[in-house]
Amino acid sequence: MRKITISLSIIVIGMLLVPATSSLSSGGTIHGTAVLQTVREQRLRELHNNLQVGTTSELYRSYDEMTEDLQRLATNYSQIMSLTSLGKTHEGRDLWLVKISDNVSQEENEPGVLFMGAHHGNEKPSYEVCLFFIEYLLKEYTNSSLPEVRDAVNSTQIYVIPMVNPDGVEAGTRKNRAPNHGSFGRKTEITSIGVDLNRNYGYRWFRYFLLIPFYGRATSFFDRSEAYRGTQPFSENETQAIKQFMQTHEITLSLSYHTYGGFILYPWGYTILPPKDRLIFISIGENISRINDYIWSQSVYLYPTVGDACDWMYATYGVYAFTIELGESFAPDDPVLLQEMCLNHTTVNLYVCQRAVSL
Ligand code: 0X9
Ligand code: ZN
Repeated sequence: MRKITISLSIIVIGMLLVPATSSLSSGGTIHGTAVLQTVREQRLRELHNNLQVGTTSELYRSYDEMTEDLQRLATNYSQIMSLTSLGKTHEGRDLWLVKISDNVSQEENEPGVLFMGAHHGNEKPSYEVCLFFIEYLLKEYTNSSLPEVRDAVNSTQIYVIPMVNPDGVEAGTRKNRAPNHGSFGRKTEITSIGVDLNRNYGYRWFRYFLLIPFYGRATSFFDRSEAYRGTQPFSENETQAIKQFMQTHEITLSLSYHTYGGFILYPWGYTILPPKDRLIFISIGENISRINDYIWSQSVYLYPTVGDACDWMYATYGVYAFTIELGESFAPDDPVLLQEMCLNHTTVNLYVCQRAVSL
């Protein structure tokens, strides 16, 4: 399959639709200036040498390896980390939710920040970035306490759902592994496997607005398609679990990690109309871009989608919800590239925690 034919002209049009935001963008100064940045990167590198990305000779952890790692960390750092299951996948895997905060067992009056990985099972760096961040926070908070880490843990409630689609990860597929019974679920026999979870959320699930509907990736009612939306909004265990999570937790800002392309995307995906909070989205996007050098844009300009996680979270709960498209391939086999992604996005994650406090 595909990707990424983002046309320059589309980006340029997108930028033109958005007024300059110099006053706002300086509002979120990245709280590690040059010196801090260097110290942090050095620390990250040292830490990384001990941690290793991936725990076996293979670069990416399996679901079972991830589960073991998370359980060990939850035991060793129980003061600031909790591990719970949000439910089970079709194949019976737990959907793990990690919370990291001081007073972790209490709901505090602190902004919630959510990080998600692997809506798509073939996009493995997206969960490694989340797992690296978890381990980094725990070790740094306990051993040295950089100001950014201390502030993030003490002043926000950090939630991480590293693997939204573990069945897909294990099978190496974009979609989950639930069987389909025809596109509308009316056939008795199994016709294909899997729903694109990032088309299954309940906002504008099948309604485009002001966009060119010929894009094959926007969504699909055809069950064999890689962008199959499912039989109805939230038809899948995984999206149900996230819906329940969102109903019971207050989230201010979220990053949904995917691969690939080097993009920072904000709602809307379903229309070219800009979101009401576009200046805030752009200001955050610009600051993230200073760290990872990715291009920020309203997500529709990459290509339109309906039923994605970020449109739904923003529409329903007002979450500043970003998609980050990591890197230049779905799953690089170069450990150095993966390491850089993990390091840079640890800095990105710390920045968004800091920003969530002032939103
Ligand atoms: O298509 C998706 O779900 C995301 N891209 S991926 O290559 N990882 O599959 C993009 C979702 C962001 N929304 C829009 N581009 N509209
Ligand atoms: Zn994806």
